[in-house]
Formats: sequence, structure tokens, C-alpha cells
Amino acid sequence: MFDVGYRAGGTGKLTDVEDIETAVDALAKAQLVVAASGAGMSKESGIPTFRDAQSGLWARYNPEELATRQGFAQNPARVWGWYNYRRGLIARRAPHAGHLALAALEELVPQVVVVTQNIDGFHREAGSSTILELHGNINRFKCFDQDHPVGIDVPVADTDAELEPPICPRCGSPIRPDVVWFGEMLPSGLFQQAETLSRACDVMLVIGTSGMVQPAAGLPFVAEAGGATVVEVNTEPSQVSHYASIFLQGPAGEILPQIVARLEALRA
Ligand code: BJW
Repeated sequence: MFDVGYRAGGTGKLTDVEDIETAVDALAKAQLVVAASGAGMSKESGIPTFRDAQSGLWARYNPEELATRQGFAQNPARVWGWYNYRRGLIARRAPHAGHLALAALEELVPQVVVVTQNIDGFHREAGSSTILELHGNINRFKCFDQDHPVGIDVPVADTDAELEPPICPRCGSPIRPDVVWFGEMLPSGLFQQAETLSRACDVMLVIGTSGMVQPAAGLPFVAEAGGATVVEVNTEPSQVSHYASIFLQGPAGEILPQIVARLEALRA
């Protein structure tokens, strides 16, 4: 359970009950809710986040070696092996109660859009219907040189051992996961769509992101400037907390079901 709500920039601490009720009130009146999720959303499914000191996905690697075009060009087998290992991890895990609660929110609010930085596909698996995957999807593939989409069945791996990637049948360049690496643009039009929705939404739920990676990190700011109530759900204060209207401290898998249960009770 979460103990104490913390209002960033505010005058003091509010109890969790007051904060959660304020969030529920805002959601009950909302026409459009944007749920902006990051790696912390999937932590309780057993997927490590990126920036946790000990267990994060970067703990044993330098991100520049793995999540950049230069890293792949230098050692495609290393990067392909790392992603195959992560695909295996995701394949063995499932969405948790927090993902399911976000999907259930669609029954309680006229429009809910999930804007996620996650590449694991758990929101779709949980039943959310409108999802913008800003950083791509680990189970989709394209070629390195030409971005040709490649529909192949790639076996997952139990280890992150180096493995040569398959070759694009059209141009012969190595195949890579269709995700967004550092220095790459987000999929065309997708970010603009996310920005428009963020500006228009009544409530933005910001769930489990450190708010360190642009341009996704700017969306809560866009929502706040557009007049939305920004509700952050995170186990720790983050870069987003500075301008969140409400900070609910605790795990997404506990807080989101509580919010939905209270909304359901209001509607009953
Ligand atoms: C919980 C929890 C629980 C834990 N419940 N919460 C200088 C200034 C500004 C920008 C830049 C700059 N230098 C470079 C840039 C641009 C760069 C960037 O932002 N870099 C920063 C590191 C500074 N951005 C880009 O390059 C982007 N493209 C771009 O900007 O294009 C324009 C451009 C082009 C050319 C040149 C320059 C600009 C692309 C970014 C792509 C990011 N890709 C990755 C990898 C995806 C593929 C893969 O998965 O391998 O995306 S990096 C990684 O970080 C991944 C994530 O989606 C992303 C964000 O991480 P996230 O989700 O916030 O996770 P964490 O781990 O950071 O945080 C987890 C949070 O959860 C924590 O707060 C916990 O407390 C919390 N939590 N358990 C609730 N149970």
C-alpha cells in the first residue's frame, strides 16, 4: 500500500486518501484521459526498469552500446542477443492488475488513450484499445539499412548471448527490432498525435516513468499547460513530480486498481 501523498511544489503533505479522492474526482468528470506509461508500469510484471541502480536494464551495459544505431552497427550480434533475451523475458510474463485496471477505465470514462514508452505490448494484452507505442514494439522487426518491415518468427532466448541477426529478404541488411533508439526520431506522426491528445486531455495519468527521456518526457508538461489535472503514479518522486497536480506514491499495480474501484463505486 502507499503511505503518504506528496504534492510537489505544494505546502506540505496530504494523506493518500485525500490525494486519491482528488484524482478520482477529476477522473469522474473527465471526457478524455491520457495514460502516459513508462518502464515502472511493467516492473510488477517482472520486467526490470532502465534506471534502477542494481537491477535496471542498463545495469550491466552501456546504453550507447546497445540502444543506438552506432551500437548495432559496431556489434549487431550483441544487440540482437540482448533484445532476444528481453523478448524471452516478456514472453514469459504477463500484464498485471495495473494494466488491467487501465483497460477497465475505458468502461468508466468516455475516451482513454494509452501513450506508452514501453515496447512490451502488455497494454494491448491487457485489453486497452487505443495505444500509441512511442518507442515501438520489441516483437516487430525492420531492416537496419532501409527500414523495410520484416514479418518473421524469431525464437526467443534464455540468455543474452551474442547471436547474428537474420538478414532482410529484400535488401540483405541485418534485421533489428522496430524500437526507437537514442538519436532516432519517434515514428512519424505518432508523437504529434500524442502531443495533440495531451494538450486536449482533462486528466493525464503519468505512470512509472523517470521523465528523463525526451520527447516523451515533455508530454505531462504539455498536458499541464493545456489545463489538465496531471496525476503521477510512481514509487519515487521523478522529474514529472515538479508539475504534477497530484502525486500518488506507490506501485502502479496497487494504485491503479484502487482508483478504478473507487470510480466504479461512484458509478454504482
Ligand atoms: C515505478 C514502479 C512501479 C519503478 N510502479 N512506478 C539532452 C537533453 C534533452 C534531450 C537529449 C539530450 N541529449 C540527447 C537527447 C535526446 C534523447 C534523450 O532524451 N536523452 C536523455 C537520456 C537525455 N532522446 C532521443 O534520442 C529520442 N529521440 C529524439 O529525441 O529524436 C530527436 C533527435 C534526433 C537526433 C538527435 C537528437 C534528437 C529517442 C529516445 C528513445 C529512447 N529509447 C529507449 C530504448 C527503447 C528500446 C528498448 O527498450 O530497448 O526507451 S531508452 C529507455 O528510456 C526506453 C524507455 O522507454 C525510456 C524511458 O525510460 P522510463 O520508461 O522513464 O524508465 P526509467 O527506468 O527511467 O524509470 C522508471 C520509473 O518507474 C522510475 O521513476 C521508478 O521510480 C518508477 N517505478 N517501479 C510505478 N511498480
